[in-house]
Amino acid sequence: MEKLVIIPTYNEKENISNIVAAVFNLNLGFHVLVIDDNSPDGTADIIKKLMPQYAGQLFLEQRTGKLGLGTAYIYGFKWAIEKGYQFIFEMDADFSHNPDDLERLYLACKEGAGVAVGSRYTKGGAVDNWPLDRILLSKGASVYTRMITWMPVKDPTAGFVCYRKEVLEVINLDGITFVGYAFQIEMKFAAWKLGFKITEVPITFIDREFGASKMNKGIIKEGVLGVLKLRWQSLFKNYRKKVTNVEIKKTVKLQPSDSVM
Ligand SMILES: Nc1nc2c(ncn2[C@@H]2O[C@H](COP(=O)(O)OP(=O)(O)OP(=O)(O)O)[C@@H](O)[C@H]2O)c(=O)[nH]1
Ligand SMILES: [Mg+2]
Repeated sequence: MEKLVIIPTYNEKENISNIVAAVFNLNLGFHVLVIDDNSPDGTADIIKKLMPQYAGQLFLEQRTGKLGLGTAYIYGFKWAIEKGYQFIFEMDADFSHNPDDLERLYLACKEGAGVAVGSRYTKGGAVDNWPLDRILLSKGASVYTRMITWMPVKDPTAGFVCYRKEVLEVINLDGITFVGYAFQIEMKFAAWKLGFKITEVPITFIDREFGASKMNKGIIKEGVLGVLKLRWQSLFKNYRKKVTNVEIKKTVKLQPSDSVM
């Protein structure tokens, strides 16, 4: 129980079997958990058909409806912790994240990072095929997040990530309530505030070829307001306390300076 890749899906029938095959063809011991939100296009049925072929390595959790990317990951994180996985990955189904990069994220965590971020905006990272408006939105989100939070992460909205199990155990996952870009930002913000090392691993992000994007105005609004909320909470409330899992709190040293950062 070493490495688990969590793939959230909503209407990914064109991509799901290929992405699952791409992970298993690496032959590097990655297991895959798909969290499907009752996709009307039958994504879950495709997974069910594949499961016998990858018995004990491919898992499916189905939820009742489209509940958002953030809550899908939180569900997956809890599942992974319970099963005892040591390194837990976030990856999209749409091939924007190249499965060949999984091992580099893993190695970054093995070498001491608590969180390894597949980064478009660190040296060596890139974005391929994205229309200008998406590049501007994504870059704008990164600059905005860094200006407001001062978090030293060049690609704070990145969704291609490896977490050490300890990081996900220490974070109070029930306290993470955002669902879109803001979810990705808050996970990194919480890990950073709790003192974990975040390493950015350069990746090339490729725009999806098949299927439809789930990006919408609500996600952007949540991101803009969410970042302000995070900063507010970390300035005037004890943010570390808020995001620390109460069961583990006794072993995490909360410093008196918390409330001013
Ligand atoms: N389970 C679940 N998965 C979701 C939900 N929304 C999006 N996803 C999945 O999350 C991943 C990322 O979604 P995308 O639509 O690619 O969103 P994005 O990468 O931010 O936007 P694009 O770059 O335009 O593709 C994909 O695997 C989606 O199928 C959701 O509400 N529930
Ligand atoms: Mg995508």
